[in-house]
Amino acid sequence: PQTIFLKDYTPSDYLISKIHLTFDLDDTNTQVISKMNVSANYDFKSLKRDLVLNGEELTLNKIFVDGVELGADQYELIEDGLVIKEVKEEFILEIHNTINPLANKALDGLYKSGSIFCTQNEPEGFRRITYFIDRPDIMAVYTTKVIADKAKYPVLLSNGNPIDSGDLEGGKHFVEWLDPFVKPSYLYALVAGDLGLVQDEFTTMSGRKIDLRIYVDKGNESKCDHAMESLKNSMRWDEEVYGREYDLDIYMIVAVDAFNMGAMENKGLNIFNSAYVLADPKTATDSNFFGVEGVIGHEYFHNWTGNRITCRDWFQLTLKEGLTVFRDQEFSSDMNSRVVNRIANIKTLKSRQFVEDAGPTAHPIKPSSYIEINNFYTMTIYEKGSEVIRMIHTLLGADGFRKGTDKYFELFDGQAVTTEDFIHAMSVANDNYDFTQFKNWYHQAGTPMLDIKTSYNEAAKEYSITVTQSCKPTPGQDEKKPYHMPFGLGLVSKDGADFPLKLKEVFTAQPQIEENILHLTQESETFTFTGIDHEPVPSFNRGFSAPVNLKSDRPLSDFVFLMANDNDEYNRYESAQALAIELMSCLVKDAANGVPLKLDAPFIKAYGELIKDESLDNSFKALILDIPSEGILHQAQDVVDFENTFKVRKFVKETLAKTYEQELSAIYDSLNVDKEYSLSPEAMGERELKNLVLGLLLSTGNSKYDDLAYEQFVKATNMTDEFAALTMIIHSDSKYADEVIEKFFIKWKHETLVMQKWLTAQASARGEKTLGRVKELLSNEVYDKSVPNLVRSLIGTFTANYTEFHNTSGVGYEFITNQIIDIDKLNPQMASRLAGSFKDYKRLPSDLKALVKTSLERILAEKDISRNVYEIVSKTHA
Ligand code: DPP
Ligand code: ZN
Repeated sequence: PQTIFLKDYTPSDYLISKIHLTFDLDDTNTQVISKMNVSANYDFKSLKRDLVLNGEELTLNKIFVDGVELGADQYELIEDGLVIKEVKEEFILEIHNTINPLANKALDGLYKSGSIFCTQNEPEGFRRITYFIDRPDIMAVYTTKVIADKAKYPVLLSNGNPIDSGDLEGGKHFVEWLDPFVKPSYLYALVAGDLGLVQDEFTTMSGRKIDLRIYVDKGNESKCDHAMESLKNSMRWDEEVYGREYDLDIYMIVAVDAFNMGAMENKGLNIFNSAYVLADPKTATDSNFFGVEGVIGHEYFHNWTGNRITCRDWFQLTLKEGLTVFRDQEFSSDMNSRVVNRIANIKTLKSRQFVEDAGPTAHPIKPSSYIEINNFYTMTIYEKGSEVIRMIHTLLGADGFRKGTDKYFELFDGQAVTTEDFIHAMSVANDNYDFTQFKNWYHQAGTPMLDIKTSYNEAAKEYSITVTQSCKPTPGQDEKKPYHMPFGLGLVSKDGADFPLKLKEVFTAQPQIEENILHLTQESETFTFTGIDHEPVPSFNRGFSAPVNLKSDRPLSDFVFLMANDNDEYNRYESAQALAIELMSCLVKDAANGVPLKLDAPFIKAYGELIKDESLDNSFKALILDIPSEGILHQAQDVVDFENTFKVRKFVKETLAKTYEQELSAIYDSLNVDKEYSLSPEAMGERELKNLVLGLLLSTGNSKYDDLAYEQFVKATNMTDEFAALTMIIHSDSKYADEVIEKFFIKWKHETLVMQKWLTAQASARGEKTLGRVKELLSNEVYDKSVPNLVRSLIGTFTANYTEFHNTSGVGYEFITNQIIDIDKLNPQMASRLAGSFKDYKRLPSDLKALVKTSLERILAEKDISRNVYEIVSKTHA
């Protein structure tokens, strides 16, 4: 497969300014007629006269130029496309082709999800609908006429506004839609189905009424309240925070079950994975509710950051994704607890993006090459991309950032642009702020490491910190230049107050410190603060102002102090984590060396203080009491030790739970009271803490907690409590396990989203019988390998079940390898995500490494393996 490079970008020779599409929908034989206005993009004399169009999985029927049908010598079908020979400077091109939506299991282009026709065109799906110059810098006005059987498909949708409709012969009908805004092909959408509708309206800041519509499978209408509320909140928030108003008269969201990603921001017609639309207390957990709000916001915010201003080419993906994730994270922070939301976002970043940055597919947020662009919808482009935008926000301040986005919309509305253009707007709106060095964040992969040394000069009352930054080599990048990063700092006095930060000397033209944010720019630099009358405890990288790893010469007792006293709440959490990671990493080594495990007494004590601290918010308490995950612990290991990491985590939980059994039990009882269900942050916090505490109590091994968990399972009136109990009962291998698996299945087998949870709970259970169970579930009536959510729940979950997937017998690897090869034949995007689970290859112990090597080679030896899987597996194997 061919590699595509950013440096090879050139604008298209030809443009398409207008396109009219007609679809006559049929399961296996959909007729598409596309009529396009094509014109030369440059001086026609200088151009090649062949027009090259992309096209995949299409059957070509006829071509007309300016109304005249082309003969066989006037065009040529090539691999993945069509060439129209000897074109004119300006002409109307009409193409007739057919497609087979039912056979489309890649879920890319036009396909069927159950009985619904729907599309997914980002990044390159449109070429599977018709021949087109399928790249985001070709922006056109789209009109669509959808024709279908009226009884089966009463609802026919596309982008924009309906302009015509009517009945046709043979029981068919049509609706015609016009989207007046120019857009790239990846934002094109079409839906047809017999759908239920939930409707509401929103009045914009200029007084326009917007018709809001959520389309779902009939019977699911009652599960749309939260999505609708979230949509209205998003619209209001974007007006208030960014001054951006919605532009069309109608905003539609359609929920489908078979979808590769979370959702898609098609202009005026978002198509969503049903997991991010449908939610009611009985079937969705609190975290599902958060997910709905966040993704509804995300897709809505794309209307300005992505749709009105789009990407010039796919190397710019973070231009829209990093910025839009930043916007949705801020929206969620404003709707809920800011610190809790921030901690959740950083947890995701550290447990998933940092791993990507350290693995075989590490890439900068702006990559310079790819084989398959679908492989670049990554944690790095999205989540690290958002952290990079957040740093710009920190550097410029909220007002400066807003001036920058205003400038961005002013300069680039209606255009397809680059990350450079975004930085340019930010800079000119802020006195030409110098982002030269900051741009290294866009081009360098890897997570920077800050190594910090501190010293206190009592006589001079001066405190110094020396920060040395480095970044390990990543594939294709051996040398890294220093980054410009904002570094939140607090010097905490013994009474818990922060010392005012006064720098002794300032060396650089740009300020080195603003509002307790240091500007780091050098490979190594020392900052000296004056007026510090006793040795402080430093609090580093407050608020996680830069997405980096840290190490310092500070004693562990500092973490204990900061857990209790830091004025930055995020760093209270972070200190607890850092301390636990440090101690648990030592225990993993002890376990490997056969040294009996013993947990540090000051840590046990500090943990107890947190349990007893009644001033803490419940959600925050649940987060801070949750000891680091195995995945986080693995990151600190040169050679990953799955068994001992699991053992240590179990030991630590058990030790803490046994020590504080009474206190924990009291917390559980105080929170486990009959109360009217509510989605308020307080109520969610209560459920979160209650379930965390129940998990700790179960780890004591005392069977009375098995009964307690069972009781919670039986009595639960909401999915948060029911699913938490189900999972804990299965994972603790309690005597109730088989019974709850059966009961839950019987109760919920008709709700696919709930069955996905059921699969997840089972595939994540430890113990060798899990793999057998997972294999059995492959043929369960609720499982369907053509539905990505189900694959993710069962197979994807198993790849994160470290001890079973990485079982030394190799059976876990063999199973996943077979699954990758099998699913690749249907859905390459799904298969390539599964292939990413071998990311730890280079850091595995040698016996496991040899097994993975065999697996990778087996996949590479497959005939007809997709580009998607090839790219991931070959980079992992390299
Ligand atoms: N552009 C989509 C999103 O991030 C991905 N399919 O929302
Ligand atoms: Zn997005």
